[in-house]
Amino acid sequence: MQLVKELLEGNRRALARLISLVENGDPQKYDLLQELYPHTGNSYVIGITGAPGAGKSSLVDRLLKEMRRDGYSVGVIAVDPTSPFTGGAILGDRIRMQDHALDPGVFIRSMGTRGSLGGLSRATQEAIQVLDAFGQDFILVETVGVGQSEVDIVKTADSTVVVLTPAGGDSVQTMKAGIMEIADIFVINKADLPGAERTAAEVGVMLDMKEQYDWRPPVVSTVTLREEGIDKLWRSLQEHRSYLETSGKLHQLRKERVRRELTEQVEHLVKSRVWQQIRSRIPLEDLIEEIVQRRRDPYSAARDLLANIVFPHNDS
Ligand SMILES: Nc1nc2c(ncn2[C@@H]2O[C@H](COP(=O)(O)OP(=O)(O)O)[C@@H](O)[C@H]2O)c(=O)[nH]1
Ligand SMILES: [Mg+2]
Repeated sequence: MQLVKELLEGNRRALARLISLVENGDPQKYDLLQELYPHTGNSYVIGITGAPGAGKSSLVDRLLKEMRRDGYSVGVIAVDPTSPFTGGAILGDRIRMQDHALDPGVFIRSMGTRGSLGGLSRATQEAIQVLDAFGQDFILVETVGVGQSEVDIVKTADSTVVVLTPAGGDSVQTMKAGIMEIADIFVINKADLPGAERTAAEVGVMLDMKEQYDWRPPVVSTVTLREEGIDKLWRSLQEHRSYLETSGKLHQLRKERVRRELTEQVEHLVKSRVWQQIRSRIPLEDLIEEIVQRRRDPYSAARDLLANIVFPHNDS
């Protein structure tokens, strides 16, 4: 496919177009992803999550600079389903990120309100694949810590950074257990504000509750406005990466990811094929009416529908 060819040649417009195609659920998207797949597997994916306003975008912006200084190319995906703006870009993000707009080693993309949360995490995963094939060394995924969605998205990250702040509602006690468990690195951002040390200590106490670690998440304090602590965060990320690589955990993580993907693909195909057949053969409206009238029940009706399905061997 022409777009894929252009992407592999380093064409940024092709990159943007391909991400849009997967994001919008284009019918061709699995063919595209199939073509891209042999070129993927080289990016290192970093998830950055935390409450709205914690400073995730600011951190991404600073971290980007560190990575660029070391000569790495970086892709950024900012996922914010809570953003009211179309396309999900928070105005502030756009402005802040403009510094990097002319840098050919950086590609930034916002994913927004489109689709369900499940759909969003799928689209994010697929956008990561596209950036990976494009050849970005690192991919930073910023997600808002609001629910299951970011936990799902984080499953695609090799390293996960959880961003906390000293002030306000996201004190360590009230953080959702799920979020705490996914952290490979904790950042206490806004360390210029009162209470930062206490927050860091609270995280330490929480970490002490577990006795043994293969990797104990470091707690890094940052002040993005003064670029403090960013070098330490970048170092911690590199350390976590070497830990994953030398322990064989990275391979394990990626195997789990492939297992999930394969499962999802099979389920997706089964579902679409089954419904295709059912719809083409059986007048569902009549059946539904019968069930409403209590002349049938949905349980045996579903079994009967499936009893007549034939799985073709060779189409798609
Ligand atoms: N005092 C202080 N404010 C910060 C710091 N980092 C970010 N902020 C501010 O916090 C607000 C939210 O930052 P943003 O990066 O958009 O947070 P996000 O919603 O997590 O992406 C902005 O007004 C930032 O200027 C910091 O280290 N200290
Ligand atoms: Mg943000």
